[in-house]
Amino acid sequence: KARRTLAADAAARAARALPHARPTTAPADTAAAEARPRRTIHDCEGGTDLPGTRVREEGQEATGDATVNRAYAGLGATFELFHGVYGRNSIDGAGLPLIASVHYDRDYGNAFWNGEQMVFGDGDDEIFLDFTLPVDVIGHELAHGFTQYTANLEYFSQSGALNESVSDVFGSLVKQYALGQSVEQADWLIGEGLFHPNVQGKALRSMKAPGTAYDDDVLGKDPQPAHMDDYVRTSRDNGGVHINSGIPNRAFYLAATELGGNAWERAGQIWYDVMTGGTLTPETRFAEFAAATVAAARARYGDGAEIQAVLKAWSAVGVPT
Ligand code: ASN
Ligand code: ZN
Repeated sequence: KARRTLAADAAARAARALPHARPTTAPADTAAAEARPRRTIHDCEGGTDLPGTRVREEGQEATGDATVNRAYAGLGATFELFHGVYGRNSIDGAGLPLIASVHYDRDYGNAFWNGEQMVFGDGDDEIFLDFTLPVDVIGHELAHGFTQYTANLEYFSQSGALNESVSDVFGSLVKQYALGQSVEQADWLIGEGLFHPNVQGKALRSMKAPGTAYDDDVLGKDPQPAHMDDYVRTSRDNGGVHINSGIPNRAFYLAATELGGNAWERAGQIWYDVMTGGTLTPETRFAEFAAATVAAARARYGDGAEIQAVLKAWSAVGVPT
């Protein structure tokens, strides 16, 4: 019952903070308020067969494996953001069970959403540590599922960079909401704590200052641009999806910090409304996404600080609205 109280409190907080907003969460006595995560964690034990052996299900107590327990908690934190703040029952809005597999392969330095579930590697212990360590990385991977069920942005070029950026935005919001951090308190990093101590870097990416997350002999320098003037045209990385995401990432950071308070409230609500509003297509590019955030800000908040913050943010990164 503690979870219901948490979600209800969050909804009440959000409602107080958003006096002009339509309610985004159902009253406490409806089915939506009864929504609970349905989590299952599997262990690949160093193999690559998915999902692997089931090791922890919803409601079961912690296991002796910290990786399993972090994955379980991270799935819960992601569910709590989408449900407690936006009234969404799981990433598909229909109570989708959340499945993760840990200890995938040996020395596997990545994590991914495969269209049906999350997969986490242990890292190689030279560059990367365990990919379940940063909760924003767990949120990032699950947000790929959210995007799949909503705008379904094609994973290539500008639409792909938006897909990546949306995962960074909601991944960061999962962390900020779980820790109760305001825009000033948030680190605006993705994957802080993931690098081995030998690596010269703070994190995988910085939403606040794209291009400054790491500068390492082995990894090289963070390639992310922070402005359209520095947009990277490349055939690598699906047309630079993890590179050019720096531009919309910084736009979100700027809009959220201009508004102040908690990023999941107004800025996050606007980005959520864009993703679920039905106006994007899989081929949506930066300028169309930016225009959609302006329209969403107006639709929810009218002509006020929100629309001004969004316009200013996109202008600062060189994306026309
Ligand atoms: N961790 C990466 C991501 O979620 C995996 C990938 O390249 N798809 O973006
Ligand atoms: Zn991603």
